[in-house]
Amino acid sequence: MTKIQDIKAREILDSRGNPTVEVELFLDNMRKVTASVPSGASVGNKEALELRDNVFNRYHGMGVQKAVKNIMDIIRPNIIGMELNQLHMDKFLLSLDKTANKSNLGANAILAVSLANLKACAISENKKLFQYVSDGKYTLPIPMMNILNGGAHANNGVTFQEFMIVPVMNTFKERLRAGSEIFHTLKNILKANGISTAVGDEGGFAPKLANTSIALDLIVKAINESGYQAGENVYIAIDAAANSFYLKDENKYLLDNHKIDASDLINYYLTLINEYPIISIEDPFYEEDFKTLNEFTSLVGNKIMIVGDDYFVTNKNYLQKGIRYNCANAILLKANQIGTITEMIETISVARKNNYKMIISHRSGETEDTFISDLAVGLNIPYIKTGSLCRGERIAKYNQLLRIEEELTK
Ligand code: 2PG
Ligand code: MG
Repeated sequence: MTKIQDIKAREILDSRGNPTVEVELFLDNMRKVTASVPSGASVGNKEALELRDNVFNRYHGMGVQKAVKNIMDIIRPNIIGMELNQLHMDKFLLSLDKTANKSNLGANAILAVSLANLKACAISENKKLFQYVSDGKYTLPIPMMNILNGGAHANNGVTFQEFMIVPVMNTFKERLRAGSEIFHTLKNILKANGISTAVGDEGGFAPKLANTSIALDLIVKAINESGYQAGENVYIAIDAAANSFYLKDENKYLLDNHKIDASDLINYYLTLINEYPIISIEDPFYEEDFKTLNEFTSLVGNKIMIVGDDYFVTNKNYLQKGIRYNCANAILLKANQIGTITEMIETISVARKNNYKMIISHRSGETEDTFISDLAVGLNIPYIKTGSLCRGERIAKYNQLLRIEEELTK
């Protein structure tokens, strides 16, 4: 049985240039693994707590020295000598933290250790991560590629946070090629129209556009001009991230500079679904508005995916509530929303039992860690959302999927 020999935690930077946590786990078989945690910008209210130092003259308060210290001073002395076992490690981390939202040690501290432990389990059995988490079946996920950014990920006046293309060719390699070609065609279209080609946090273009339809028209044009067929082999997915344009005091939504109520927003979505090849809408309404979420799911749940991100936060209890209220038919999976790998896997099994579709996801602040690619394949998650076709931290995940596909088909 392999044992943990030591652990070292440190503060590194994420793709936005903000601090995040990285750990190295040293094993008694002379091997070592590294894991780092991502960080969100449009954060659901019920997510596990990401511990920040809030010392304002250092990294604008965003430092994670407390989380690093929690790993080194509290977790480390307790895990040196521990035999590798994921369930045991995660249970132990939860018992050490003792809070429902990981506010004691910080979900960033906990996930870094949990994920490193998972990688250590894999390497100790001489397996790749995707092989270690698999029951023998593998799925190369369909990518949802965010090529146009708005909302909290850009400051361009576009209301919805993410406009994604979803290429559904047979192999991952072909899906990636389509994504890249469409991304570059879109760049040329924007340039030709004198529109900015600057990109947002996830690498998608972030042009100033007057309304949502213009964004969708540009994307359809880019798909078709690249030689693909919108609605046949490439579809569109949206992350509305409605929390960010919900006006709580007035119970209204501020969409494309118009204040509208929930029923208008339902009708607007229905129009978009009719006019564009949209197969998925994430967080279409405010995270607590279960009544409207239920109404919307009853209306279009048999046609498209309605994805809960901010209202499920990868937590099996909120997912179970959502299932009872029929307020979605798909869930977004982000490890740092919940804090341990075991809890994420429990949420996956609840989703699977209830025939929910699943999308494993990056965060808008990412690192070069590619664990979501391996988990997608090994845990048979049908979709992956990991950003645009530029920016190293996004491309790292796609490249890892290429490598895995190659290995599985040789
Ligand atoms: C989302 C994510 C990832 P963030 O809302 O789905 O795209 O964004 O990490 O900012 O929560
Ligand atoms: Mg989201």
